[in-house]
Amino acid sequence: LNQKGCVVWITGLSGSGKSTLACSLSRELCTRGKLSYILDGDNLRHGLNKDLGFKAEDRTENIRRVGEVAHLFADAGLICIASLISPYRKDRDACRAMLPDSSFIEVYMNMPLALCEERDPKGLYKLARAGKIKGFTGIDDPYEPPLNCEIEINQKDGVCPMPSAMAGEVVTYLEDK
Ligand code: GGZ
Repeated sequence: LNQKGCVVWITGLSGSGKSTLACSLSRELCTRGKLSYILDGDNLRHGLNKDLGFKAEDRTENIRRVGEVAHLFADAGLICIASLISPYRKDRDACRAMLPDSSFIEVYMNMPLALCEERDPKGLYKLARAGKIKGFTGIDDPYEPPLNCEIEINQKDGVCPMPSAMAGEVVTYLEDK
């Protein structure tokens, strides 16, 4: 395998485009002959983490487990792409601390709440606003943005970058390292 393992950790609000970036990045890496694997928070909550809810302690345990698994994938030489809201800075930092320096690349999907809410692909924001889901991130539960992430994805002139452009930015970063 002509690659060094690492973890690309994508954090941000529900509907900010984490999973879209994860898929696009994985495809982009594949065309370059790089092996990657996606750990998606929402998917893992159906299996490995199905005993966990959305209280702060549960989210912390969710992130801890995914961090451990991501570490294993990176050890095996893969580019592990983790895509979770991961709202607490200390939880993300704990995952970073599991890996050697520069093997943890934090990508912050910095999209306005209003945009995520407008997208609302699963109608969850609507339910949260109606009080039918309690403790929804961004509505009545906190999100702590990274202070020192490696990559931040922003809107440019009020326009969201295309998934391929976002993936390209991450690929360039990985190639430079
Ligand atoms: C946030 C929630 C909640 C609450 C259900 N808060 O956009 P989605 O739907 O498909 O992905 C979200 C997913 C969040 O799982 P994570 O494992 O990424 O969360 S965390 O990192 O905070 O542990 C969302 C859905 O679950 N969802 N209830 N209350 N997101």
